[in-house]
Amino acid sequence: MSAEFKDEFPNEAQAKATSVDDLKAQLGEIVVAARAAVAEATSTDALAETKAELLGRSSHLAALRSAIGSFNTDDRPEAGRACNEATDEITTLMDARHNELAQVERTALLQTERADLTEIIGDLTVGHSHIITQTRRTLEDLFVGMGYTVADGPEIDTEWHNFTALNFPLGHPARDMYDTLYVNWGKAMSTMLRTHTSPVQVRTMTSQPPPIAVVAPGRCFRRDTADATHMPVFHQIEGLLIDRNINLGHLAGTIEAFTTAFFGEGFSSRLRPSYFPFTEPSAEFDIQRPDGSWLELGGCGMVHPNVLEACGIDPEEWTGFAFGFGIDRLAMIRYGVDDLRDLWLGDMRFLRQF
Ligand code: FA5
Repeated sequence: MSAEFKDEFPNEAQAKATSVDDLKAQLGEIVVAARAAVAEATSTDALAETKAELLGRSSHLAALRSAIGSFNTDDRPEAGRACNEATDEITTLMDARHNELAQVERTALLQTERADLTEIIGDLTVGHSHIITQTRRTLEDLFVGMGYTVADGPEIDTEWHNFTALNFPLGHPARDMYDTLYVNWGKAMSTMLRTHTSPVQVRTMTSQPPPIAVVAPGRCFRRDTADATHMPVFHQIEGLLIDRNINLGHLAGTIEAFTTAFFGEGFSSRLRPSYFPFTEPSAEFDIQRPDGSWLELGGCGMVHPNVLEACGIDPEEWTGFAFGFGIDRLAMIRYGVDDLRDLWLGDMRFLRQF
């Protein structure tokens, strides 16, 4: 073999194994040298080069493997096994070192590429609940403090719960007071978006025996045109108290206690006689705005005996009162909002004030 050729393929030149023992001895040296070379590699790139040198096509090991062809047939399997074992050992060393180096490089990369988010975080503003949610929670807290529990009911309800059980028989003219949005489900006009929270009175009375003291806040829907005091979707909070010997004085006292707690002193309010099929007598509750005008906040009254009966409660034994206030209007007065539509526009300059 010429010197030139030897330089070009140095390992090939060393790879003349004369016997299986000689081959094994050379493989042992290769593994020892590989152990040192692998430990010396300080990057995954350097390790890849070392790998090519140790296991590549022009490596000493590859040359030894091709030298097996010159061994006699009986020795070849043992020589092949020895080569495979050396290859496996070197590969295992390589893999372990690669994992170490990759971990170090990844940690270093994370350090150098770390984004400075402090600027962005400094600019984040923390959100808060919408003014209607705040109002609803305040109302719940207030009534829970007075011994009520909070009840819930579906926003889509049956005609029976929304009207019939509340003493509006079919065809009753009072149904026209509510511009109802019906849902295309079952028999025509049998299912609707509830027009008020009063069906929760029915659901409560049909599911638990008296005495009862619940409030039920929630969304209501009517075909009302949006203006400064109306929205087609709005919120009410229903109240229902059923016990023995409840009279109008309890209702008036409850409303008085509630308004003082909610608005503070100094607000003028009035109860005016009104009509609802499900209460008798009935009243409407108004509050005076700073400009002297009156705003209707809700209705109330003594629960009609027909409603108690429809819900399976004996009106001879039990009496009660109910009320239903507009949460959006309560929020308007409490926070001095002139136009209900402002609550729905999602203008952050407006909403941030509350
Ligand atoms: C009722 O809905 C009765 N269920 C209230 C009631 C309950 C009476 C229990 C007796 C016993 P009314 O339709 O008046 O009543 O509505 C009550 C309140 O809901 C109104 O005073 C008002 O504050 C609010 N409200 C009604 N319609 C709208 C609307 N389109 N937008 C905003 N608030 C409304």
